[in-house]
Amino acid sequence: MPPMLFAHPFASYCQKALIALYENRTPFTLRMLDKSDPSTFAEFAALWPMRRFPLLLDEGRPIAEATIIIEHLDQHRPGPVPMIPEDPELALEARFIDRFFDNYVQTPLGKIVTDALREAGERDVRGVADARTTLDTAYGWLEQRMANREWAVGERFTLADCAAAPALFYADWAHPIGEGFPNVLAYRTRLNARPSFARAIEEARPYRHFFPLGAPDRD
Ligand SMILES: N[C@@H](CCC(=O)N[C@@H](CS)C(=O)NCC(=O)O)C(=O)O
Repeated sequence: MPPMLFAHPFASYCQKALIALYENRTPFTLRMLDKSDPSTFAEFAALWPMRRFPLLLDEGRPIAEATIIIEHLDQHRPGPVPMIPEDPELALEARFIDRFFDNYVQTPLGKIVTDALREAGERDVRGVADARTTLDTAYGWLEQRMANREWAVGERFTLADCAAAPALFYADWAHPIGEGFPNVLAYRTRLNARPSFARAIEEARPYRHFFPLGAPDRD
């Protein structure tokens, strides 16, 4: 039986898992997490009390965390585009770059976005300033790394690029990458054009009004 993915198309970590599913044309059933469908949300929350999505349900086994979902799919439902390189050194590097995007791009991005959803009196000005500094540092590090690369690790699209695509897509909305980082901008453009992520971008387009800072009129 195909696995189920509890997810929302606009959510960046969900897009990360969707990219891997789309790359390999892995059959799955989307269990859309939508406020208008409380029963699906209740089913998801019972499976994963941390209530962070995506969550994969495969043969009755709940798999949480986008990275682990991608590792699980590579092991249990492999396709033509392996997300973890066969070479152990490249595999380690892919896992490291995946951590880089989650910890130093998605996390500060999340801080900026969730702060914008708070009431004025509850805003964390210092925390948001620190998050913006972390993003600038991350853009700078990535600028050097991507100088002579098409994809983040080795010669092929991997887990690291699944992590990078939604992270850079939304980070640029919240804290523009800017012309000082041309290699990062060019990498983001390549990611946006990759058919698996281009599909995720289109599927998320109807929900852009959810972006609390206002989605820019591009991408
Ligand atoms: N560490 C988790 C993070 C997942 C996560 O934070 N997902 C967001 C959507 S992109 C979420 O569940 N937000 C709902 C909330 O924070 O209550 C992963 O890598 O999958």
